[in-house]
Amino acid sequence: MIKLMLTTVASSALVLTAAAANPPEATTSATAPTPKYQPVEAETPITPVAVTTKEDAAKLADWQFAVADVNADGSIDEEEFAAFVAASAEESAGLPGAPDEKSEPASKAFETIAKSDMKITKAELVDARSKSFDKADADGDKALDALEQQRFAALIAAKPDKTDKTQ
Ligand SMILES: [Ca+2]
Ligand SMILES: [Ca+2]
Repeated sequence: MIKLMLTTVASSALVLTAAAANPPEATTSATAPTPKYQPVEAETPITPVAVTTKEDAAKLADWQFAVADVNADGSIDEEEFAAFVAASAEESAGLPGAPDEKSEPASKAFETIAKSDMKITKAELVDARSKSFDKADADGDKALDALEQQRFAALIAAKPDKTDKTQ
């Protein structure tokens, strides 16, 4: 093990020396396929402010559930929800749909969605987003216009609990 480490250090030094002495040569095998590095990242399928239909709202709930259920046990507990709210607040800071002072604290939003068992199932989250959609859809045409989209985002935004400090 130690020997291997020493070898690694030695060869790094050699590489550095070699690089300094000889500028990198032009690759002769230009046709050789170079492996492309593709970072695997969970793509955000939809953001709260982009929701215009109930299908969008369900898609959003699906995605939020997958992200929030960190231990993948099929429900979001209070701790997971608080972490999700904190991460979302951080990510959306300064963007449309970011939680503000008027947003519901995470603990309250959690209780509302989780109901008595204090666990949020995917169905409960989809249902909650669907209800917020209905509330936001002021003219009831089953679609959200720009203003209603803002309203939807504001309705579902929750702020981290610890931010409100009372002295
Ligand atoms: Ca969980
Ligand atoms: Ca509408």
